[in-house]
Amino acid sequence: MATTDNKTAQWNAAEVKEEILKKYPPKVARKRAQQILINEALQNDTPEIQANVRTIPGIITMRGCTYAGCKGVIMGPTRDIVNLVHGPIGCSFYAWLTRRNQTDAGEDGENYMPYAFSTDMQDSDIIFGGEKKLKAAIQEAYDLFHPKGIAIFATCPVGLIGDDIHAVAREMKEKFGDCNVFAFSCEGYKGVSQSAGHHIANNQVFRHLVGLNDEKKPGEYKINLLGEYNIGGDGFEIDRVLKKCGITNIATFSGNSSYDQFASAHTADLSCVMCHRSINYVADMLEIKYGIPWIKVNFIGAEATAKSLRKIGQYFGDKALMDRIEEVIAEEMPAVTAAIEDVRPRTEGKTAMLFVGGSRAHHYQELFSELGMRTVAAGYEFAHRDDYEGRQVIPSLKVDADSRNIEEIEVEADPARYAPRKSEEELKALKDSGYVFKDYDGMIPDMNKGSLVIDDLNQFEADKLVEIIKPDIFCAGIKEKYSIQKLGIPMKQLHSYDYGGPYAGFKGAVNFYHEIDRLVNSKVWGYMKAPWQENPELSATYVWE
Ligand code: CFM
Repeated sequence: MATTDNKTAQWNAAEVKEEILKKYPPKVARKRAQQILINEALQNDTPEIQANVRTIPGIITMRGCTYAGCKGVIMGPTRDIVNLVHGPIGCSFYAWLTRRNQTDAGEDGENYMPYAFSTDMQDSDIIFGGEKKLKAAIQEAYDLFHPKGIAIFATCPVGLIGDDIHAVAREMKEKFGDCNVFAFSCEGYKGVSQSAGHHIANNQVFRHLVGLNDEKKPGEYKINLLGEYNIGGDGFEIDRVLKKCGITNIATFSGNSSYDQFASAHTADLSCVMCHRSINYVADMLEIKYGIPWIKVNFIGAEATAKSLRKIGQYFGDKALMDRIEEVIAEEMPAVTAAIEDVRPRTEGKTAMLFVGGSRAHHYQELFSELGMRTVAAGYEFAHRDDYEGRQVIPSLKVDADSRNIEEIEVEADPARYAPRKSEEELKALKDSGYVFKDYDGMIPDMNKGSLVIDDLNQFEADKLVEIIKPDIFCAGIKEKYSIQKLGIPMKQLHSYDYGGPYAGFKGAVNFYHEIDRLVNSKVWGYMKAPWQENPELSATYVWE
């Protein structure tokens, strides 16, 4: 039986699950039961969870849409590509700078981030078609900015009326000659969540950008960082650490990225995958087409950062690099240890719940465990079973109508550019020494026995979990923030970081420790009841009572 050690709340995972399901009609309860899992070690097999399925209509899900995953998540952080939304103005306005992906405009200063580009579709465009308006908008963006690339995003009405955005893109690209125009069929309804949007975006980036610049970049140890979006400056901190170690980051997909980074990604010698959910297929495609091996890394958590750096060092196998990495870790760690020693006596034994997109609910458990805190319940909004259970389940994943809707690109070795980065013997030696390529074990094996793993959590379930388990902190997004705080529990946004960050790397870890300390030890949560609720000066009853 899982019980909290520091609170009056006593709970049992099976009872919590039962309590949640009780409220649902039988059919809904049956479906949700497969998405709420009690983490039990079943003869060392990871228990199975249902994921990446449609949310039941009527349930207030935490999820976003496919357009959000494409335009917001993957393409959002690209600074020198004009991101033009073909749709009604709201789709642009409400996606305008709301994700805290930070940008450094670089030496060229080309930065279209602050702009909201939209075709502002009206009734007449829906009735007579919007292609003419789209062409005019592309022309206008070109004339004003002469960007290297213009990306077009389809919103729901575009798919419904059938505008051929790809034909428009081709036509305009040809017309300009010096501007790469490409489009994304990322209508909000396309998939079950933003995860479909990631896939649509990454496919087009791979098809239209990667491989365009063969120029050799300087640097000895060249990597790509896949699935890092520079939220709250995370990418800046990771880049600082990499640079200090002498590792060259050719392309980040896509935090603080530029057109040229994508175009040059095929020149790197190793792909390091941070967020497995949003990009693992790109790592595979880079390997098949160009011969770049990939590994899973995690720069959330100081220990995880050190481990990831060592893994990169081991791959290149160069003593000078490995020594330098050890020096950097030795230089960075004292500040981390000092912060932990200061904070941990106040955080030890406290409990956390994490419900975030498709990777942070796992990665952030590292930071909490560095503080001696236990994650009692966690889940993803839109991850797939491999992100929960590990990549070994991929061959057994069911292909349903929704996943069939999302294109899988077939790639093969590039006749001119494919080059194995390591010889067969080198790879074998690495593997024999326990080095693991292209694998991810998922979140579940890292979680305590008896903890709860819940996919696609909704508002009712979030409230219930907090009410029964009373965690010391709840981590999710802006939609959850205030309803949780009203229940008297501190809430930390792990999407936007509540205007804080970075939390990645060594300096980020220290930031996080201090913030969590402040949140879980703030006295304010004890004052949730107004004085007159605690000690009423006047009491009255209704006549019918
Ligand atoms: Fe990957 Fe992300 Fe995430 Fe994600 Fe996201 Fe995000 Fe996220 Mo919000 S790419 S899956 S679609 S780590 S925007 S930077 S925080 S839900 S856990």
